[in-house]
Amino acid sequence: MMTRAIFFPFDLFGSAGTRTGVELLADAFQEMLADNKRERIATRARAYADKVRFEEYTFESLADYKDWRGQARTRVRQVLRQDEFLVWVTGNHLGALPIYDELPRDTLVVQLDAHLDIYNLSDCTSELSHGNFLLHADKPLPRIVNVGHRELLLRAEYIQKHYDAHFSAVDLALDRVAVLGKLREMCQPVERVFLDLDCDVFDPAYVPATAQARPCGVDPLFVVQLLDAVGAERLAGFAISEFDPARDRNDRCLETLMWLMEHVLLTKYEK
Ligand SMILES: [Mn+2]
Repeated sequence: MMTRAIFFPFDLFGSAGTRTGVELLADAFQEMLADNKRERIATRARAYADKVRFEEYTFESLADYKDWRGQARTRVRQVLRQDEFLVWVTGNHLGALPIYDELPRDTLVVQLDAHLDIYNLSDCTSELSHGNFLLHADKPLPRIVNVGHRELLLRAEYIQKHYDAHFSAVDLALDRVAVLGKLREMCQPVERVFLDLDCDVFDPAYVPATAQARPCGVDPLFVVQLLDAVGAERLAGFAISEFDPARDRNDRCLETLMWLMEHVLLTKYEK
């Protein structure tokens, strides 16, 4: 199985500045691939080195934005049809909407996000934004389970209309093992799981580089536990969004995200 790593620096309608985050990650990712090629000693990276193809979009002009969703949908559809492993790095979380539009409906999306992107509160725009994009996705939605949200306003009966399940950071704090067990159970019968990582799921102590940071988040190694619960064989791809490098400290978040990306590739390809 080939991996298609696509860098899609979309950041309109929220979290401006995350475009630069995508560009930084794209540079770091290419550097990682180039380093792997240069290395003469057999390293673990050989497991995935020949399997990864890199692609980068640019948003330089108005025309590039005009049909951003349609363009992205077409590309995502092709990648899914060719049964490639999709890595999708985008600016704000709205840049992941084309994936929700295109994923086969029996896919289970495991969404790591401090927010539930179905906001309809009085001070929220009803126009498409990074805070409500699930309300605008092509219906029916794929199955979605949120993990790590810090929601204190939206009520359970509203959340349940859009999410198959949700496990908040509070649930994780009270019994992480039980939550991971439930996730393992949910993933077991499913053929395809997609991991959607919004960086603000992390506690700002670990990952301060997000525009919509909320306290009391998860630590980066939780992603490792989650991957183990999902199972590498059914992981069909993952997305990263909301990395705002202007708020980073000494590239700590950049390195955390790169470490996680490389860990996912190793998990997928190392036998
Ligand atoms: Mn978020």
